[in-house]
Amino acid sequence: MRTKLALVLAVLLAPGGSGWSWAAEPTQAAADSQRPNVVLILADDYGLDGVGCYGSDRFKTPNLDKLANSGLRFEACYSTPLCGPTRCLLITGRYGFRTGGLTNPLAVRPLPQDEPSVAKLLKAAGYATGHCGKWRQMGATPGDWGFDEYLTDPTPSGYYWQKSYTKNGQLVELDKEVYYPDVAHEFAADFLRRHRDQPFFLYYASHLVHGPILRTPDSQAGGEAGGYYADNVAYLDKQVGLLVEELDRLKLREKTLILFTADNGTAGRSGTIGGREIHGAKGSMWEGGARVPLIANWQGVTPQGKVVKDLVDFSDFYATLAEVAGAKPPQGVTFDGRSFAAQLRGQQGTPREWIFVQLGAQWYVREPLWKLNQRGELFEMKDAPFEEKPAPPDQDNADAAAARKRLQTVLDALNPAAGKKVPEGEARPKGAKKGAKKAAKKAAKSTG
Ligand SMILES: [Ca+2]
Repeated sequence: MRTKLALVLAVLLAPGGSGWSWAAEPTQAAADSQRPNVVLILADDYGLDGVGCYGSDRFKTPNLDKLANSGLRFEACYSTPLCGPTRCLLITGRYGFRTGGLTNPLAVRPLPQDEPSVAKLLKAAGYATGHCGKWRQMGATPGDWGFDEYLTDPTPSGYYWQKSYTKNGQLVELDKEVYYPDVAHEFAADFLRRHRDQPFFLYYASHLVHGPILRTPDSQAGGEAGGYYADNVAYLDKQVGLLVEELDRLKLREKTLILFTADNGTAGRSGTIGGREIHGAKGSMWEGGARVPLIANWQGVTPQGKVVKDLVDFSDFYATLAEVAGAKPPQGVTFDGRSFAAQLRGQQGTPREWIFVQLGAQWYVREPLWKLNQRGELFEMKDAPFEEKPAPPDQDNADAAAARKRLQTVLDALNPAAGKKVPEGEARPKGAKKGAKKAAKKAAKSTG
């Protein structure tokens, strides 16, 4: 009886649901020659509707498309709806109710001495670790979280034409404005060149395409301000292309896992897919808040042009990078992720049965066809990301009733309400209020 209970609990509490434990997985990449470098590119405020290979009607992204066409494109990856909580989840591999990284203001509070860090994990496994771009929605410095070298800036908002930045903790001041994404890119390229002969982990956190939406170095003189958004998307795509070119030049493509994703969905309305708008946007608990692109490319390892429908959430990066690097996460810490390393190799793996998304006191758990939130509202997700329909009453639909039961069991096991909370009197998560449109409007103005 006790054994059976233990088994049931293990199933319920395992990341994504089916009793999987990453520690039991063979670490295929443990041998040094098989351990890839990792380049993790994180775009800002960039949902599926901005990416050509996800069907964007408006935007062309030839470099991202090429990466997807020669690698994997995940269709169902979930971050959180805002910058801070996403970055915290990405680095720690633990849901916000465990770390306290629940909203933008709160994401600075989890301390590096209290939480695990994927950078520290890889560093301990012999990787050189570097960060460039946006950091400020995590507390402390990238160095405190395990990055050997880093280039960052003093704001959680967009940081573009500027005269200063922080390099390895030192303020660098310039006489004239530079385009900070270019400075960050050059720092990244230099990091790759200097560490070409050892395993490295580069976390390339682009400010693009977060507001303010300004001209890029490629914008046409006299162009209209309204056109700059497309220019920002184009610049992000171009920088991804340049980074891949640099890896090509260094002959590192077969030794390097490139991951491209984004911290939350598009801010406000910008694009469509097949003429349809994604439901919700940055800051909302609808699909457009947290459903983001994820492209993986590891030449000679990832299948070419495969589309993966498996659910992924941002806690999975820690588990995945641990597995490909053959690194051992600290014991006695609850991690929420499930490795998708097998999928990167073209294998079936053990896909998640659900993903979990939280922003402040709101959360949902989602399966391919159903989604249940903290208020007990069940949605039918057949037409997601365009529509999320309130499910029929349980008594009218056996599938809905069964889904509610399954998802409620997951929420009961996770029990986010018993975890860390937004303290009384703290600002509500920006843009996380009622309707998706209202939320999107607010969020487009907010930082993160
Ligand atoms: Ca963001």
